[in-house]
Amino acid sequence: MTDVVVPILTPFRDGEVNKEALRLHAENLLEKGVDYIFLNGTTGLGPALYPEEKLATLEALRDYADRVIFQVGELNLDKAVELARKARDLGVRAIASYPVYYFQRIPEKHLVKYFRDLCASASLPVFLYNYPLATGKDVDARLVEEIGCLSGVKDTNESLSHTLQYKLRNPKLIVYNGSDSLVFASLTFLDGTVASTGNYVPEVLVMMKNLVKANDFEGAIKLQSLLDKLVEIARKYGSFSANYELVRIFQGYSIGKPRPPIYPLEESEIKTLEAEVRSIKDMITELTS
Ligand code: ELE
Repeated sequence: MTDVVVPILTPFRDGEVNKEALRLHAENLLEKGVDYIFLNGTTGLGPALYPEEKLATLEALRDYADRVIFQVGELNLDKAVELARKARDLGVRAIASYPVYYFQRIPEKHLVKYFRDLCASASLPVFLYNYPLATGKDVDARLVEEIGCLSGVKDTNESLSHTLQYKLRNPKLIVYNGSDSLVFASLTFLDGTVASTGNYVPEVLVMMKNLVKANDFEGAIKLQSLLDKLVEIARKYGSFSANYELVRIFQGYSIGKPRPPIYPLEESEIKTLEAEVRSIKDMITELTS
């Protein structure tokens, strides 16, 4: 069994986390067959949320806690531990954390210690969130082995072989890749995908999972090329901002705007974005009806 995991967008209203909109968005994704929600990931602007706001996202999804992987990464270990304990009390499936970013010259053994301390803080599965492009740190398969206590890895990496290394070293680890361009590969060779496109086209990801399961690789690869086109368009506008509009365009409800320094799209950009994705939207409607 492979998992479709969505790094969920964090809705804001007047600059504050909109818990109601988050809950409704998550409910829609789960109803459409998404397996797990990854809270406070990059797409959810996790690094830009205060610890109390991270907790608010978890509270919004407390009824679905067993379907949540809760990202608790902080530059203050005590805060990360506090979040981990709350997550345990609410019964999440797992917590996750990116490594200590910003402090580029910290010794490797301290990177290792951070994760061991997190594992020890709350008896629940801990995932590494590895995103070297964003954090400047690559906690690779060798380091994961040294850490020793991790249950899984989400590797946001365009190199599939980098992600596969975790699995090769320790087949018991649950290993996901977080690149939208590797959804097909992740559903075929790994334990699943964590794909930001799942926020606006969850149906496509669930369909890909089912096609791979049925050995219809050709069908799944065709859908991958649709995702590639969508990501290419979104990137032109800045994916973090465009994602909010794409949820409205494809799913038909608003989750508000991002929060600066992730600035919302301008009205004129929204219009051209809509026009650019129109034919893909029609194609998806046809596929799913
Ligand atoms: C990825 C980004 C990667 C998803 C998260 C994720 O948001 O936590 O453009 O595919 O490299 O970090 O969506 O973006 P691409 O795991």
